[in-house]
Amino acid sequence: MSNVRDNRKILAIVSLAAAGILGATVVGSQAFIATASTQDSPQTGQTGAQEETPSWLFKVNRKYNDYENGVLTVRAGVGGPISPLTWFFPQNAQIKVGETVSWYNPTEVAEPHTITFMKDASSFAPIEAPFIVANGTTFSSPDPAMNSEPSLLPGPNGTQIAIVANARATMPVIITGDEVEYLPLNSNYTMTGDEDYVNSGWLWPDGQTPPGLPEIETFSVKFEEAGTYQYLCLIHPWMAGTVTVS
Ligand SMILES: [Cu+2]
Repeated sequence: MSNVRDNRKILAIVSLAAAGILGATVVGSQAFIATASTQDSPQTGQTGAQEETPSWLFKVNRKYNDYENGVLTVRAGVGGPISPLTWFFPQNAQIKVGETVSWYNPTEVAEPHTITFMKDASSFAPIEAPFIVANGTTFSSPDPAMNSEPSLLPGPNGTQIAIVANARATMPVIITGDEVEYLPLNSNYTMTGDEDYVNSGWLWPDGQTPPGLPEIETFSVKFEEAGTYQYLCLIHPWMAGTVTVS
């Protein structure tokens, strides 16, 4: 199977799935470049509808470029309750062979993101997926006070279908060929370049993981092979970034 490096086509394909937002992104990117030469002073990372212009994005992107001892920190999202930004800062992370990129989510509200590398669009993991269960299977909540109920549909041959969270989207996991390996939470993974799928799991802001969900607040990847590695967020597929290793 091919690998996760130089997989430009996947991002194009997945971005098309968010075509409505793609238009805005393209327009934004053009304005982004146009304002680059005239905006020299980074400003504070205040959020709000007025500040979230392409030039604001450019300035924040330049401001957030934290590198220390071989580790480049990338912010997955920023912003507050008015408008959390679905963007990576810096969007294009540049490191040397043997260095690490470490992601965290500094959003002020509980908006999760993933860091997901994949070889092509067929590896895209939906957040929820249907699974066949025996007819009559009952589901009971560990918290009866919670306002919740499973989504159940009629299945084939008298079975039923339950719609549940997809662990391959929500948990840290590596898939290489037929091999599926779940990582510990908040992992520091070393990329071989042969993976078909590398996923951080849902990355929550510090202390804001909803009760009962795994507390994943960082994801780090060490890159030992030069190349261009493209990734995206499964929750917001237009939220894409690149790691360039030279
Ligand atoms: Cu996201």
